[in-house]
Order: sequence, then C-alpha cells, then structure tokens
Amino acid sequence: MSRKRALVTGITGQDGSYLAEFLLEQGYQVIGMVRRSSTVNFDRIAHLQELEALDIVQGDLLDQMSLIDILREYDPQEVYNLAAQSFVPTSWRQPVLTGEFTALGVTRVLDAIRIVNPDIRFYQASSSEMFGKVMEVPQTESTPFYPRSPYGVAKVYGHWITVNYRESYNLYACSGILFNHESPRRGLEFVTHKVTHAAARIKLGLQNELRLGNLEAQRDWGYAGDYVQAMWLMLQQDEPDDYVVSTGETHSVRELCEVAFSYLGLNYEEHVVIDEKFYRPAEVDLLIGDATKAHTQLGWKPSVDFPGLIRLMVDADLEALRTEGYG
Ligand code: NAP
Ligand code: G4F
Repeated sequence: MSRKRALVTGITGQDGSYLAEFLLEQGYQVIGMVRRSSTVNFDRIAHLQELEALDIVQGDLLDQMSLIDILREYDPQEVYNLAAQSFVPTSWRQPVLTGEFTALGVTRVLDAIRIVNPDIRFYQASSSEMFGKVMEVPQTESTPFYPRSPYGVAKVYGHWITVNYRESYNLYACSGILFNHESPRRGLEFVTHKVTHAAARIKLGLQNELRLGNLEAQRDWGYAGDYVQAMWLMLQQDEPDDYVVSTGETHSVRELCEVAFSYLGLNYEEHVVIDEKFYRPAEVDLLIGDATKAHTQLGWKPSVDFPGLIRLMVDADLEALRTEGYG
C-alpha cells in the first residue's frame, strides 16, 4: 500500500519540524517546502533529512507557480500551511511583506489546491493574535476578532479566505486557531525562549542582565509538540471545521520570568531590566483560550503544563550551552 503524502510549508520552522516528525511517525511521505536562501537553515530538521520518507522541495508562498508545480509533482492528500512571517514586532517594520506571506500566501496555496486537486485537505495555521483586544474571555471559535498588529490583521485574512474557499469551492479546508505554543526549538526572539535562554546563561555566568518589554502581558502558553497533533486531527474528521487549540490557562511574562529563574535558584528581579524598545505600538494584553470543541470533537488534550513547559525549555538551554563547552 502506498504511503499517504502530506505537503508542509514552513517545515524549517518550530511547528514544521514537530509536525514533520509526527507525520513521519504515522507513516506519511512528507514533502517539506523550503524557500531558497544563500545559506541553509535546516537546524530543526537536520535529524530527519536522511529519511527516505522526507522530500525537501523548493517553493515560496510569494510564487504561485512554485506551489502549483509542487502539488502536480507530489500529488499530496494533505497540505499544512505553516509558512508565514510569524514574529509580531517585525510586522510593524514590514507590514506589506507580512501581508504578502501571511495573508495573500494563504490564497496562493488555496488557489493551487483548487486548480490542481480540490480533494486535497488543507490546514491553515491561524492564530490567537486574531483576538487581539479581546471581545470575550475566554476566547472560543465564535469570539469576534480584533487584531492589534499587521501580523494579526494578516492572519484574520488567512482565516477568512480559508473559510471562504471551503464555502465557495467545497474544499476540505480547516483553520486551526492556535494559542502560543513553545518548545526548545522556538526562535530566540520570542519571549519564552528569550527568557529561558537568558536565565540559563545567567546561571552559567555568561551574562547578568535580561532586557524585556511589557511584563504584564498574559498568554495561554502550551507545548508545540502537543499542538501539531491537533493540526493533524483536524484533517482526519468527516467534515472540515475551525478549532481553538489552547491550554485554558493564562500566565504573565512576569510569571514566566519567576518560574524560569527560580527553577535555577535565581531571583528574576535582580536581572530583568525593562527596556522601552521591546514595547509594541499596540499590545495584546490577555489571551486565554477555551478548547472545549477540540477536546470533545477531536479528542485532543495538551500533555505539558506551564511550569513543565518552562522547565523543559530551561533544561534544554542549559544542556545546549554545556554541549557548547560552557558551565
Ligand atoms: P516559525 O518558526 O517562524 O516558522 C515559519 C516558517 O515559515 C519557516 O519555516 C520559514 O522559513 C517559513 N516561511 C516564511 N516565509 C516564507 C515564504 N515566503 N515561503 C515559504 N516559507 C516561508 O513559526 P512557527 O512558530 O513554527 O509557526 C508556524 C505557523 O503557525 C506560522 O504560520 C505562525 O504564524 C502560526 N502560529 C504560530 C503560533 C506559535 O505560537 N508558534 C501560534 C499560532 C499560529 P525560513 O526558515 O526560510 O525562514
Ligand atoms: O513571545 P511573543 O513575541 O509572542 P506573541 O506576540 O504572542 O506572538 C506569538 O504567538 C502568536 C499566537 O498568539 C503567534 F501567532 C505568533 O506567530 C507568535 O508565535 O510575545 C509574547 C508577549 C507579548 O505581549 C510581548 O509584548 O511577551 C511580551 N514581551 C515582553 N517583553 C516580549 C518581550 N516579547 C518579545 N518577543 N520580546 C520581549 O523582550
């Protein structure tokens, strides 16, 4: 019997690497789309590269033909669109580019599916950033959106074009509204990894200060390894739908600092310095998701809690620094 085939855009990112691992474990042939760059950045998928079941192909969300060609050549049954400009502060510096990747890029993938094979099942990586200045607590699939950044605005477009193509062309297209999810593979510019990495470096005497922005912002933080399973579950149902994926708990950046530093026997107040540079033009103050629909319809549940997540990230940062010869 031939393997099921899945195309993953954004395979070099945090979620792409965990999703590729998960799909390979399920017996899939995984086609990972990467954009051309002068230096390869395959760190997160280096351990998978030799596998015969993984094909890396060049393509770009900005290039319609590259998407059509990949679908024609590999004929996947499932497409996971994870590629995006995903860092919120960059979206104020590059709002048009963010719109091209994160908003219009979704339409390009959907159009490629519509043209090549409308039976392909599609997952769109939507975001809790769409809730922005929240209209309801906790946030559910029916909470109205009020995005607070060009990134959030672009993701709202990506969400609605997914719903629209489902309703217009009868595509099996799902929007996963995922709340923040983290891991040792998270980019170092995101606040969780910035904090755990700095705490580990401070513990080893490699730095003394950590400069942060708004410590009072609250997020619903989960573990990325859990969240990619929800993506897959969405594409295995009888009917396509949209789902919130979250832990149902919220914690502030201040609490994140307390947990990370105290785990190493440190007091965050002696090291954290507030720097206006990291404040945003418009902030998302509070996110907390209600994932009841994902629990009941998908049978999905998170397996890692907030302190467990932060501790596993601190441990991974300490180990990586020690492997590099520090401490
Ligand atoms: P990430 O680590 O920043 O990865 C983004 C990926 O997109 C990278 O592989 C990047 O490739 C690729 N990419 C960017 N622009 C592209 C383009 N024009 N063409 C092709 N590939 C392109 O993000 P992540 O945390 O894994 O998140 C995955 C997706 O989920 C994103 O869409 C993000 O917005 C969304 N999301 C994330 C979270 C979260 O908490 N992590 C929550 C909700 C939604 P390079 O390696 O070449 O840069
Ligand atoms: O870690 P963050 O940069 O994540 P943010 O903005 O919530 O976005 C992430 O989650 C979204 C899902 O809700 C994804 F869609 C998106 O792609 C991305 O993965 O910032 C979290 C909070 C913010 O309120 C920010 O103001 O931390 C606050 N913060 C305080 N000091 C900081 C810092 N954030 C960063 N990145 N760096 C700081 O120094």
